[in-house]
Amino acid sequence: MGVLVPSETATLLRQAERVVIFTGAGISAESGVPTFRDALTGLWERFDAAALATPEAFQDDPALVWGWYEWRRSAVQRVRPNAGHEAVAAIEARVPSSVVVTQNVDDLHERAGSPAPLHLHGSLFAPRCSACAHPAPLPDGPAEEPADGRRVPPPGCARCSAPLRPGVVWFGEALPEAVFESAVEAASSCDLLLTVGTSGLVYPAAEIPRVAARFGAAVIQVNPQETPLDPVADVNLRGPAAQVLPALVE
Ligand code: BV8
Ligand code: ZN
Repeated sequence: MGVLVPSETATLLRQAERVVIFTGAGISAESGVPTFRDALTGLWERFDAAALATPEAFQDDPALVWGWYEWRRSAVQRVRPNAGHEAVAAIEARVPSSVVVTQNVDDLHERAGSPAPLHLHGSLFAPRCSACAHPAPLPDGPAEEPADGRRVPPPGCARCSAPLRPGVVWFGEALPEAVFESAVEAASSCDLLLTVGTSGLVYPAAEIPRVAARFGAAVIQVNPQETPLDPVADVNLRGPAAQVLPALVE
């Protein structure tokens, strides 16, 4: 038997005309992508993810930071979107005005059929120049993980020859302005926001569900754990996204 969702939640979703689906690492967990707070696996467990995801770490040791992001990118390429990502794409197909706002840097929403998720924290698949932001090709290179995790950074920018960097937003860096503004605009004009698989701890992304609630939208949270977003949500569905979301869109 599938996960029970209160019927009034499914009705809320069916009646919604403008939906925002806000996702975090938890929606990719059942695809086998470790969440940000989980202990990183293998070689990387001795590192603190939040310490590696900073401009300082890149400054100090670009080869280590490139090794970490390319390891994560190859891990994402080896897995598949799960039923949670597919349910999100099904909601978008059904509700004409729906926007996916994700904190994730993987491409699983895209591979599940979401046409244009807003990536508040960038993407593992969009390296760019650290100086002029010119988009750069994905680095090719060894499939297996180098022994110490380091990998030789790709050659410099084709336009200005400055060093290339992973296309993600690091702690202490501003979010891409236009993307964040579109997310706030969508949250302030939706009638329902689904927040899925996020601990709601990282700002300013964590503002998005709060903006929706402030503008009168109904907020449904899907997370097996309690989070600081519990009081913001009208409904808290305590379960894994790959089970709860398909039950919601049945
Ligand atoms: C900025 C890309 C300013 C890189 C990421 C004190 C107070 C408030 C803010 C701050 C503060 N001190 C510092 C700050 C600012 C800081 C911040 O918020 N820190 C936090 C930790 C307190 N924010 C920043 O630095 C941001 N920038 O503020 O800039 C500025 C302004 C102008 C000009 C210059 C500067 C930038 C933040 C972006 C950082 N980059 N990612 C990378 O991926 O390597 S954030 C990274 O962590 C992820 O992208 C993700 O967003 C976040 C982790 O959050 P979640 O996605 O929620 O994942 P998490 O693991 O935490 O939780 C998983 C959840 O899933 C859990 O709840 C779990 O229960 C649930 N779950 C598990 N399994 C399932 C499930 N749910 C459903 N189904 C399941 N099966
Ligand atoms: Zn450049």
